[in-house]
Amino acid sequence: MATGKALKISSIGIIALGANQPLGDFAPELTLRQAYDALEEASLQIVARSRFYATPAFPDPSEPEYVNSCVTVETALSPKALLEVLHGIERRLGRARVQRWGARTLDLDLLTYGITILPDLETYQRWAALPVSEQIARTPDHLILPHPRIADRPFVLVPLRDVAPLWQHPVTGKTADQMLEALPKEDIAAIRALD
Ligand code: PH2
Ligand code: MG
Ligand code: MG
Repeated sequence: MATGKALKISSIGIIALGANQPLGDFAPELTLRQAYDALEEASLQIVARSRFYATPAFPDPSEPEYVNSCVTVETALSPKALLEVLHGIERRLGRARVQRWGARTLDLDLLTYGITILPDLETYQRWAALPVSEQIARTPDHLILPHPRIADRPFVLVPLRDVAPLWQHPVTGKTADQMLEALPKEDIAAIRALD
């Protein structure tokens, strides 16, 4: 018989939040606040949340701008169970999956889960290296972790830097700041903090 406390296996997940469509009368910022409430009600411990940022829509900046944020959570859920929780919150907060990269009331993306790489390093590297034309045309049919687009997206990296400045990408070893250094300065300057 073991004595003492049982070891609780939990991991740190990092989730990106985004919205650029009102939900009824609610502006995107309010939807993100509701998403934070919903995350707290799920089996997740919020460790840190970023500020809210207004960001130009990618790939078409003539679309309504997004509000983006990022949160670190501690959870005993598996990556797939965590993803199910995120999809459930997206559905409850009005998300209809119509068009890939299209406007949405709420998008919750699992960026990373500990140092887990899914489904395997080779598949991850293939998706991470995909040219933009193919990124638009193809949707992966399995969960890929880390999220293959982290390094490309200032709207992910700027909020990520708030919550995890020392975090290093499990494959490349780079911090959010180091990834931001490789992106066009004007794309980063176009991001404004809202709070
Ligand atoms: N999400 C997308 C597509 N484009 N643009 C911005 N600025 N922010 C997003 O969160 C975003 C996007 C697909 O999920
Ligand atoms: Mg997304
Ligand atoms: Mg998504």
